[in-house]
Amino acid sequence: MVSKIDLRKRVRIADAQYGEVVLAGFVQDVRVLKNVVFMILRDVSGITQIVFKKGSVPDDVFEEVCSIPRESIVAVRGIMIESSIAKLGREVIPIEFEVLSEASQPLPIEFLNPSVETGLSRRLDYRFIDLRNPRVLAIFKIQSAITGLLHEFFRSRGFIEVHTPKIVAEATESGASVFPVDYFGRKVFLAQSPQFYKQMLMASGFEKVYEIGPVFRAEPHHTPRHLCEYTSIDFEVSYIESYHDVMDIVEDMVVYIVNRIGDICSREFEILNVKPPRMDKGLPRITVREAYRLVESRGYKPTYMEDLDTRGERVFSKAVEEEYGYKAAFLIEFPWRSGSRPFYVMRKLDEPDWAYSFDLIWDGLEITTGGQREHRYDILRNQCIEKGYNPDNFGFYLEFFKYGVPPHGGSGTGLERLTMKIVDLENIREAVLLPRDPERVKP
Ligand code: AMO
Repeated sequence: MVSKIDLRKRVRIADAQYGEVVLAGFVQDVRVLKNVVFMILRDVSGITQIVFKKGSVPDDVFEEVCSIPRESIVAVRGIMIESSIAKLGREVIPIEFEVLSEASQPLPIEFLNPSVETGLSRRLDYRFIDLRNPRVLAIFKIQSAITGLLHEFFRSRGFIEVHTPKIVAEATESGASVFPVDYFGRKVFLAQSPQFYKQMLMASGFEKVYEIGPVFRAEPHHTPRHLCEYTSIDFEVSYIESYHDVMDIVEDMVVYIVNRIGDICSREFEILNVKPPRMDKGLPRITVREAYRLVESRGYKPTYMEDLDTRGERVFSKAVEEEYGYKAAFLIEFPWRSGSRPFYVMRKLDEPDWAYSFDLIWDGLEITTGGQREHRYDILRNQCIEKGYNPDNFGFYLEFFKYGVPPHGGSGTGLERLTMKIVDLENIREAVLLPRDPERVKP
């Protein structure tokens, strides 16, 4: 045993019962009075107070706790009792105390003193310290609960979880936004989306698949909503009648998560001082053509036959809230030629300039894209050409449409964007442990 105190007996602060306990964690604060030292100990579950009384602990221990640097890691064996300070609830009278790792001073960033504000960039430079902040930790506890709920949702509906390759030979969404990788002298790419593989699995008869995994976008965006690496929540389903069936699943998924997360993470929302969102079913489904009209009537000029831009999406959300009473809505029927709609989307049967494609916009932010895919080989091949690609470059993808593929559709949702909306964050970088953007690849 490296430590004197048996760490196998350690419990988390929140799980500790009255009586003898072993706790360990960070020294958040030390208040030294003449004959007593109050130490605030923090672990992943919360904080408690350790009360060292002169005379009750050996003199050398008393001296040690008087000068212990903040954020050092310590262990304590002691008796947990009800605290005289109601706010703390409980406190520990130490029997044995040990410093496990001393923290150098000063800390590179301040994170507990509300009067010191550290900019996001510096916080990210020292993310390992920043993540010690219970408010920052709360975001990731909520994100973990979101992915837990997602797995629950998909599994309860008979989806098969899959893990598709992240090193790929072909771009999927649009040729420009891929990171090339040297693969034993061959140029390959980091996957922008599991798109082709989830469709391949429809050709393989899996019927319903989902994946929660990393995707990579070489987009030189410097915005509070774009990352170069993010986590995509993808699913694909076979035997759909229309893309409305796909939207039904997206809506069920988002409503399932949003309406449960507040109860599961009530403590974290409290720490963040954020009211958990609620969402009713029946989200409006509004055509892009109608959206042009809605934003135009509010003084915003959209570019026809293109997607709404960031401002347009904000105006759209405001209009939807005013006219339909919903904060989130589906934008449907996108202009097929718009740069954002890939060649694999199915065009409207009666109006081929428009596609069976949708976005879910939640309070001014696109969180999901999806639609029905073109599953008829000849049409798909022609669409590939019409979008300006050489079908030979998509050989493996096009091939599986030759041997029987059910009608299918699916969608992709950015986990970080979903988290942003649930936790009410301004910048997507707050919703990812270690953001990758055009400037940042470290730490
Ligand atoms: P799309 O490219 O629209 O569609 O991406 C789907 C969702 O992923 C999120 N997202 C991003 N999040 C952070 N940073 C980015 N740079 C970024 N780009 C996209 C958004 C977006 O709605 N294959 C299709 C999905 C499908 O049709 O199944 C696709 O990837 O939340």
